[in-house]
Amino acid sequence: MDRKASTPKPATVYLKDYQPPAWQIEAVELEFDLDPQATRVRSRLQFRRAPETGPDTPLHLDGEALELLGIALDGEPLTADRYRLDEAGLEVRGLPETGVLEIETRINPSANTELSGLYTSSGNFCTQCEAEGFRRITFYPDRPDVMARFTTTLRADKAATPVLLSNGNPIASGELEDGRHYVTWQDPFPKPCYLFALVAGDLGWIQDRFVTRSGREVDLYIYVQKHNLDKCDHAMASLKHAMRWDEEVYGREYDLDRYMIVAVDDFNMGAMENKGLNVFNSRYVLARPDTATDADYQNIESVIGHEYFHNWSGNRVTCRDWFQLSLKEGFTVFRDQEFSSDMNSRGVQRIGDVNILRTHQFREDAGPMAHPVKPDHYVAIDNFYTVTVYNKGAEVVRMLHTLLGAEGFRRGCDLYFERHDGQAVTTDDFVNAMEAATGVSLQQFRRWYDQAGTPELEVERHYDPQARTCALTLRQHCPPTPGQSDKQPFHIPVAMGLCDREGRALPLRLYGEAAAGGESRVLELCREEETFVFQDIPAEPVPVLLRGFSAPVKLALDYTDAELALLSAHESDPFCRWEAGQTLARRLLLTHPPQALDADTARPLIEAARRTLADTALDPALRALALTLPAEGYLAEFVDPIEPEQLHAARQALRLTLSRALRPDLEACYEQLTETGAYSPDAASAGRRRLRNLCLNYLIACEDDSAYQLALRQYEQAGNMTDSLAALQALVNSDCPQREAVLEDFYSRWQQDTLVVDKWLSLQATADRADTLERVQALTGHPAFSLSNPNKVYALLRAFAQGNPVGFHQASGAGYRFIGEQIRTLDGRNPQVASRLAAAFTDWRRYNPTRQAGMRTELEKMRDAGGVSRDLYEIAARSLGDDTGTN
Ligand code: 0A1
Ligand code: ZN
Repeated sequence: MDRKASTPKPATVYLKDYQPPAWQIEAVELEFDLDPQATRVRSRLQFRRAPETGPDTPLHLDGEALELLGIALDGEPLTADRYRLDEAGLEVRGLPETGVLEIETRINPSANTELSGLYTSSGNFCTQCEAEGFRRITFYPDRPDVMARFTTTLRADKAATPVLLSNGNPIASGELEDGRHYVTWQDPFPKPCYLFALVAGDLGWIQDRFVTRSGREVDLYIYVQKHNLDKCDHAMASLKHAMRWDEEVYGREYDLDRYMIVAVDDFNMGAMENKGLNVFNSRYVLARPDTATDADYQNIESVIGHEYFHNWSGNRVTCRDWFQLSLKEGFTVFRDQEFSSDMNSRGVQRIGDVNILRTHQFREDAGPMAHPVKPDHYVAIDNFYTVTVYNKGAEVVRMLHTLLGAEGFRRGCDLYFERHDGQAVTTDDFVNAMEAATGVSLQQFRRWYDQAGTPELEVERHYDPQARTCALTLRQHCPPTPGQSDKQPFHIPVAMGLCDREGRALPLRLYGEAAAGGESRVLELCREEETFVFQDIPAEPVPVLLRGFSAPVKLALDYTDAELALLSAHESDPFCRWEAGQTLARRLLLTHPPQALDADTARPLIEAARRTLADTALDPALRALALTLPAEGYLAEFVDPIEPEQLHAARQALRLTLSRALRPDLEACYEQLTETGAYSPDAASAGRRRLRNLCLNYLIACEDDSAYQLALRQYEQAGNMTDSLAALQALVNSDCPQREAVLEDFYSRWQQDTLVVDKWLSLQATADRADTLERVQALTGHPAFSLSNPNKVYALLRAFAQGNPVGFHQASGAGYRFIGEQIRTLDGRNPQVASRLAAAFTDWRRYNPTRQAGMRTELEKMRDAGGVSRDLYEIAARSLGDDTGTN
């Protein structure tokens, strides 16, 4: 099918076309008369022509879905010949060098289903302006390198809308006629319009105070719907921890008199760092022990930290253009990961972060959507809020930290903030600051920003008993990615060590060095191949590479099973120790058919697991991680084509084998970890629950009554959502006769709590059952589901498409057709959410021909649909291999 003639191919934006803004906006005064269906927005833009701009250059103001009511220059209405209006915005001609443009528009927040711009959520007004939502509020140069001082007046009915919030500090408020009232807010810091926010409604709040280390008092507020007021304490505690941490680790203080967080139920992403007024998806704010799991508590701390850290890495210093997105996102993810490490367990955090990177980012980097950390073209920027920009971007910053050392890195950050405070800059400016502060050349390192793809790092070892040397030859290669066939070598930091056959670390002296420099060091691989020779090595050692996963690469080293077993028992670095065990399990899973994964074959793994279960000296969370089999999504990276049922069957078979062989050990561990005290989300308690619930998960694999009874008892007696949900999940994935009754019980208990209902939907969407697709289809008609609420779409449809490979990829193609149809319907309402869901199809070439055909058909239907959004078009077209890199 051809694209409808009426639908022009969406245009591509290129980094190489970047031009500095011709006009600057020095100050903006906004006035909102809030009404759900017809909000009037008056804006007064104080503009100034940039020095390099010619006098005839028009001023371009972006605008989308706006009704223009009036436009005036310096108090005089503009005649129609002075401006031109089209679907992209407004062009104003013949402007003086400086002046004031007044524009009045009308918008309809309640009809805004895209959740970009000003919209309503549960009857309250809120905004989302990143990346290009401000143009859906008023005509404006909607680009991050235009920075202005904002003053915002909000007017609304006082009874219906008592709370009126915007960025900065309140400077005036009062009563108006007809029961209306107003508040004026002023933000003293110039900012790009993507950081603008307003919130208005009937909200409750909790309040606290933070005193910065220089003695400034900051009022902290969290605003929520009133029935959620008892779920805000953890978010507030997390905020205070984040504020302190940024002072201690980066020397960065908060800069306004108040910091406000608002939780809304309808939000496309996780949260947004608007200056002084963060807007959050309620799932990253609300927690009470009976409604939120340990993972929720952990995520809240991390996202609260992330948005807070943006105040410096993103707001005070922002991005010049959207190709630089990783400047703020990669850096801020690195900062939030380190914050979480310091608040909880560093090893557990690192393993979790590497897992996300390898299961999602490596996959993205190997497929048709692969792009560099700094992309060089896009159709819809919203499609580039990716694991590559965020998580690989964080790895790039982490490598800088590794290469420069903590102190050098901190000096680089200080210089970056000092040089660029109040500016909109590039990733190159960031690296320049690192170089200038340390004197280290990062010329080659910059390739990490420009080259897509995951480098493969192959290691060859040679031990010479006569010379007592161990030579490690490191070779790098990066496969081609779309538009980049030839890659230049990367600058790769390889943290490593050597250990003896008892697992003891050996001192490391490189050839030519006078003395050993410790038992762990960072090798820098810059060329395609390099050999490092270690001396004074008494016997053939076991090399340990990529400690802490020091670079986002795929490592190939010919370990024997015995060496992996040694490392999994003795290695000091938690990541490498865990990795060794995972590699052992992966080898088993990928080299045996499911029926061969019996106790004999799995003996070494069983014995290692038995030791881990009993090793009470080891952090329970690390024990749980060690005992968790590699995820199917990760295993998929190692096979071609991907056969989802085979991977699933293998993993299930091995789980059952471990369960049978270790039953008494699992039961003992489960019992030993039983706790009765009050719930606390701290890392140690959460780690114990994690291990105990993992034991339950193994035990129920046996599908017998005693395991069912254990899960039922846990479900009934659980004093917190972590244990309750783990029991429910175990039951839902089993054949326990009470499974349906328990599911129903859970819903009837929690139907009023939208976030808990999301968990209920996800459990069913990911259930390991033959009829899951029918169940998911039926649930789309359940009162608990709504296509208008992103969380519901993610909880049900994305959980099925991305969290249930067997169900989604079922051979009949029914999973593809169902999700494809949902995506096309959704695209008419919320293109961002539709295109996120479409990511489930991007990898279609990795599957067998039948599946390829089914997925491809759906992608073609998406791409060729009349009126398809730019967002969905780009994902579908790129997935199909169309070149979106040329207009
Ligand atoms: N800057 C936010 C992420 C974000 C991006 C886009 C959004 O709407 C399209 C919303 C939030 C962050 O990194 O947290
Ligand atoms: Zn961010």
